Amino acid sequence: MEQGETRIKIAIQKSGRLTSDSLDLLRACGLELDGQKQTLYTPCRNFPLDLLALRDDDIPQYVHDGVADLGIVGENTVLEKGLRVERVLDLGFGVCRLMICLPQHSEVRTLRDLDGRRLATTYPMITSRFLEAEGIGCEVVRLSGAVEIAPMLDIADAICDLVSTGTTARLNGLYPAFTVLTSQARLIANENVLSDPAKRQLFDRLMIRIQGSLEARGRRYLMMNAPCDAVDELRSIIPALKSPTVVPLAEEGMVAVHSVIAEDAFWDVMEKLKGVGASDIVVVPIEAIIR
Ligand code: PRT
Ligand code: ZN
Repeated sequence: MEQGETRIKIAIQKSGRLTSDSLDLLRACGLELDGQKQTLYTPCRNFPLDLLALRDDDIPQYVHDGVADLGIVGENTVLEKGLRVERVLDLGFGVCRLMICLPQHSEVRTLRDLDGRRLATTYPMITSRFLEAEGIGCEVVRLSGAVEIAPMLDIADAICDLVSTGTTARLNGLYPAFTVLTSQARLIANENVLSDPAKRQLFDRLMIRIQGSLEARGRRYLMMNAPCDAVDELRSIIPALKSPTVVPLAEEGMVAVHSVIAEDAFWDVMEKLKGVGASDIVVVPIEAIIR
């Protein structure tokens, strides 16, 4: 590390649901990070960046205060803390919903029925704002964990908690009824980072990598050989093949066709491609797509 060199600090969750996806994303951007040790502070070996590993709840504050320049954290956490940070980019993992869940035999049928009742949550800010916007006068009981047992303990008539599969709710005799927020992991930034020229330059370099890596996610590179006169049919089979790369082959009347395709679309169209004469079909992973 050179003395006086500008470096960018990024905070990620130390140990939890967002940790491995956050590290995977940064590594997919070519950053060499030794995440094994789970230390608080890890300098990156091949980019002027340092990793801070924190409790997810602390990340918005660290980014707001500028202790970290960037952070990867659930949108639910950002909104609950209510601190001013730049919301840079949705990252497509850590997807969940903050939902009002009701006991199986609850009399509550509509949101309006919650009026005058008690609702337990670890997300009092988001929940109160939502209820207020809906014009529902509910008593919000703030808990720090294990909200799903609140109805059983008669602390609340309903809860508001994160749901992904719904299993936790069901196991506790509850069902997810109303969505308050749909959330996913998000890249956030300290507001000053974007106006500091040296940091901004690092931020822009990192963003090209992150966006390139996100663009590549779920896509594959498709190559095949086909008769020249099958190219139009190939195009109609794969909509993304509007402007494929078509290269003549040594064998007369044959071309190689290359294109990017959605990973889940490939297996659906593979037989059709063969049906119009495509052969030697190869599908390979893509590291990044830089636009
Ligand atoms: O220790 P630290 O404070 O860092 O971690 P934490 O325990 O507070 O958070 P963690 O690791 O559980 O979650 C981190 C982030 O992951 C959350 O802030 C969300 O943005 C995101 N996320 C995605 C989830 C879930 N899915 C999720 N299902 N966070 C929590 N849950 C919990 C939920 O609270 C409930 O207890 O999982 C249970 C419900 O899951 P299902 O699948 O049974 O519905
Ligand atoms: Zn937490």
